[in-house]
Amino acid sequence: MVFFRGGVSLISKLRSRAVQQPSLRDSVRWLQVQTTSDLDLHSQLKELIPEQQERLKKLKSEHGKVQLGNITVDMVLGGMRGMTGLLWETSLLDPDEGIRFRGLSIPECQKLLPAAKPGGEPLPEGLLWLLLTGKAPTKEQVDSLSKELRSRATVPDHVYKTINALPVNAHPMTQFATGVMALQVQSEFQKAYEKGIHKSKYWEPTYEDSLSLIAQVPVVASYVYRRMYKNGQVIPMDDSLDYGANFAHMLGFDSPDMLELMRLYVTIHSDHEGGNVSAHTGHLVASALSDPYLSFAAALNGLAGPLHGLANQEVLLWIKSVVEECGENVSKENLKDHIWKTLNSGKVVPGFGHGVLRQTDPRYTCQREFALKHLPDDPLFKLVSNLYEVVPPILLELGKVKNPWPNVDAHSGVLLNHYGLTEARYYTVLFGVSRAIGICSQLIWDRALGLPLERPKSVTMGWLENYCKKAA
Ligand code: NMX
Ligand code: MLT
Repeated sequence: MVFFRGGVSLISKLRSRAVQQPSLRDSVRWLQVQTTSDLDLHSQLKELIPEQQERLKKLKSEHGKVQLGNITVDMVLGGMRGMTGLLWETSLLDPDEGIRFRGLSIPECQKLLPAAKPGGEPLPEGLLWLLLTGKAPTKEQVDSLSKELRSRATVPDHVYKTINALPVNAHPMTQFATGVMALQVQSEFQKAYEKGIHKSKYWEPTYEDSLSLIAQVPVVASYVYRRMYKNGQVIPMDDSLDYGANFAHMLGFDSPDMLELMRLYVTIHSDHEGGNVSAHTGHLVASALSDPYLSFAAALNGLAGPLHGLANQEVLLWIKSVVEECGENVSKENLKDHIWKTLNSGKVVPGFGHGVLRQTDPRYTCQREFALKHLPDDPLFKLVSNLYEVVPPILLELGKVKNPWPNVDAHSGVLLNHYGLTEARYYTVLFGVSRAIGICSQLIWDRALGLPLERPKSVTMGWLENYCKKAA
């Protein structure tokens, strides 16, 4: 077994080197054939891909003409809400139950995915394995993936220099997305494409890029944090830690509860089916055969919008403004006044509502459970609990809000704030690190399944008016 594991890591190292040295590629392929490894994610995927390609072919040839519903004018004018138009294998969102990652709900992931300690929060590497293979990994598989990610985590120096060219108070998402763009120069997909790689092999350099990108985003993200808020004093990665814990550690937070929070945080923010702005953007850009770095940087720019990922920043800033005015023990009546003030000034109540969900987001619920377990007496947690009671009836009173319940962003800030990560403007970067896992996992499958260029049809208002006249 020891020998076997050594072999796996040797193959893994050889594979990384082989990407740079074509002469090594054949020997690596031979080694992979000789050793079918349970611990190696790449080998697992290689086995899975042909059967999924066949599955897609069959689906197309047998059911390609089946109708999935009607497109209405409302849908065209209403941000394509309710229009089924994307294939996204890694997760599926039910309006009432919330997200399932490859069929597993969040509580099921908490039970089935390996944790750092018995009964602890799931390790994000486990979720990455699940999203890519559809199978919950063993602890050994997760440990092997942790190790592989650590081995890919070195960020080239020019990336730091590129970030340093920005003003230190530039928004953290701008610095983060810029860092991701700078990482792009190492893209294996781009190099392979320039050399004329056959389309059947696209997924391989996409896999290389995706794993390196996932490995490196916490390093870039924590650099941005330390640059902005800790006088540029960078904390190096700790080789004994898993992915989530290492991220917390590099940010400067080492308490065992914060490490657990970060594992949970990264796991639950990773993927939310394909239609959300960041995932959809990543998928769209990647459909032009842009490499994972280009695609993920585009996704981050969508995540940086206040109706999407930036809502986590907006929630904490909103809460802090209430506390500033009324103190931590603000009454429910005062909270109501603040909510109406926000609405009457033409703003949204951040952290509430959703494009698909019609119940409380299970990502909110699991964060609430975390708070009840670890920080039940935190005054801001109490305030968030009061908002859970007070906001939904007010939003319902407006008569137009389809979902008055809280989403993931309504809760995350107070947990981070409790453990000392108080800089709200930084919060969306954490969301971004996590989302690399979901977007890149699907991107590997996009290439493996040979999904086409995305190019929906658009029309003008005049076209719609004429069409409707004729239809009438
Ligand atoms: N506060 C005030 N108004 C709202 C809210 C809210 N929280 N949610 C929806 N509405 C309004 C919405 O602006 C729209 O008004 P109008 O017709 O005047 O333009 C109306 O209600 C109908 O919107 P919905 O169909 O319910 O929601 P939609 O699918 O268009 O938008 C969100 C979904 C998430 C953009 C919206 O609920 C919102 O702006 N929420 C607050 C921001 C937020 O928390 N975003 C984070 C979402 C999760 N994430 O991480 O990405
Ligand atoms: C997400 O996690 O992407 C958000 O909840 C937004 C969405 O699903 O539309």
